[in-house]
Amino acid sequence: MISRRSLLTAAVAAAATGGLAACAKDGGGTNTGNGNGKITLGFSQTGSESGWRTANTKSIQESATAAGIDLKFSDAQGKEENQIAAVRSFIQQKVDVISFSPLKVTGWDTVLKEAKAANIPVILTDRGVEADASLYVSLLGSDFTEEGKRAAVMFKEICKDMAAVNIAQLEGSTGSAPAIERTKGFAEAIASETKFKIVVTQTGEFTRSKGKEVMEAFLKSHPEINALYAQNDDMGLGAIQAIEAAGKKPGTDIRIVTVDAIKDGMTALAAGKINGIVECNPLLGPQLMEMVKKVKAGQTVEKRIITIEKDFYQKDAAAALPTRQY
Ligand code: GYE
Repeated sequence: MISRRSLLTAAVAAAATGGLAACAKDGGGTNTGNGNGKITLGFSQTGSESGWRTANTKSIQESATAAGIDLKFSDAQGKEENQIAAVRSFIQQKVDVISFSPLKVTGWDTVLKEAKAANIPVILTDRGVEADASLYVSLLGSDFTEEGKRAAVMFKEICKDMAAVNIAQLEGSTGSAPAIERTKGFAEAIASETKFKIVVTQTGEFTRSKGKEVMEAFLKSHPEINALYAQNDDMGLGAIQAIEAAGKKPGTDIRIVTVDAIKDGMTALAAGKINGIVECNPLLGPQLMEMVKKVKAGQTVEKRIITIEKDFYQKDAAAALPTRQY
């Protein structure tokens, strides 16, 4: 139980990319920051689209306080332009370290170059970007391609009794790393069994309301759907409402796998409405603060740190629920 909650340092990526880890000159501390001697961290959050995000925000805020780090927290409210503006404002304020969870993979080159020119190290948390890797110090978060593959493995397990599995897919926010990679990993991994077919796929924007709305439409246009892959719990929980409203039984008539394993998702799993959940850990705060301190002190950090997670089937849910932290 303890080990699955812990985080693993993946040294592989750093070694493979030829030592791209932060070095002293990146975190040398030329910035004066707040004048109170504390390290200043500028953090730009995506918004508050999901239970995962709420837990992630809380983890970052609480661990900054615990670590004595002065946190400048900015909520981008789902808009990439807000996020870019926040990063730019952190540069102007001369914070010591910048961190953010990018809404989309694209659009980051210019502002990352500005941060580099200002000698402010950037740590990506949760999600990656498509930009020159020398523009950021590290990426701390889950392996989303692997999560997509794990979802496929769960489907193979929970659909053993079915001859044809007609899957509806609710994708995360368009252009975000988890949506792109969870889609890719899943498609690759189900391809080995021809009985699995994705009959319809669309974004549900990682929210409960959109998940419900899109599932309503899916059920009307594709009555043959008998499985749902929702790329987060919230969309899955919204979809369950739509499934029940359509007179079908979630977990039975429609087999469901989701990602995250927030408490509400685990409760639905325990109730038999979800069949499997791929855990994605949002509690990145403590490790982020540790990295911020190291980077500020000019120490080396790994280029890629991958969160360790587990999978939950219905039989695991009741035992796991009481100690669920988010
Ligand atoms: O799965 C979803 C959230 O980036 C891992 O974003 C995160 C995803 C998470 O809104 O619920």
